Amino acid sequence: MTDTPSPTWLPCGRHRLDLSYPRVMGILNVTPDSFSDGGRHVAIDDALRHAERMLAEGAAIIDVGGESTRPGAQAVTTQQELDRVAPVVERLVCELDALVSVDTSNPEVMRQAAALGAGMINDVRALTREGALEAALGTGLPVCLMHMQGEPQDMQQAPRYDAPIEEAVIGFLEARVAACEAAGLRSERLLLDPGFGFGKTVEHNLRLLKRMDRLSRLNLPLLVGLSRKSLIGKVLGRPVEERLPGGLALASLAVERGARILRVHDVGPTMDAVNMTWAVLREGCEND
Ligand code: 9MG
Repeated sequence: MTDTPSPTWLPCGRHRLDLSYPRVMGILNVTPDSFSDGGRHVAIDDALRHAERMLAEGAAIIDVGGESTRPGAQAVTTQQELDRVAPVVERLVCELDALVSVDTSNPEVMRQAAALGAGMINDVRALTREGALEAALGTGLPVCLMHMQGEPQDMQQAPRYDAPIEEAVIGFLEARVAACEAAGLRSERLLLDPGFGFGKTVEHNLRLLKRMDRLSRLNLPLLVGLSRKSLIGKVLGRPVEERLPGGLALASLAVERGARILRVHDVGPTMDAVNMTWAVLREGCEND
């Protein structure tokens, strides 16, 4: 008899990730405004120290991104993205032995990050860019497919859906899983993300979170990103630096509705919220 569920392993390159309980993914943005402007090496050192802190606080994955996907953000070139992401991925893997996820939609960035030892691909465009599906397939890594309506430049202008938001998201994700499988990318390698804040109003986001358990019919692990999002700012009237309590409430609700990876800025407090929520959910399940 055991009081924990048996491990469910997701192979992630040199690592494997147990998804039988909720895990935390720490966000490491390496866009020019994210770290010290004391020069390139100083900025990379700062990013490494930040990642080290998130790992010490309990992050299972570090998500490295060199393209801002905030509403209104401008596109980056492949070279800009590679210059930002590659040195950080390389050092995270070599110096910290971290499980690194690369937040990109760019096929060349996927390939190079995988060659440097990244263990997961996080694509907010769900492998819809030309060549992305083939590139992801070639890496052998697991991929998170996220729902987004529109592009970061315009996605928040007037989001609207013809179906209830949760059905629209499920339909899109189902179609992307089918496209991946048709190309040879097996569903065992896929994770799904409803894409909170990506082409969605506050009402869409609230409704989607309330009904997120319906995504369990897709039978794949769910990843969610709610940390510091404008949804919290709009509901509570809080600036970005005061959104942690609201974010922890949402993280807890997401875990209760089936999320297995939480993508967050504040790893330590999220670990406590997630572990506390999980302890309640597991109560009485010792024979599972
Ligand atoms: C890169 N990025 C920003 N927000 C995100 C979210 O909610 N999910 C995923 N998978 N990636 C995100």
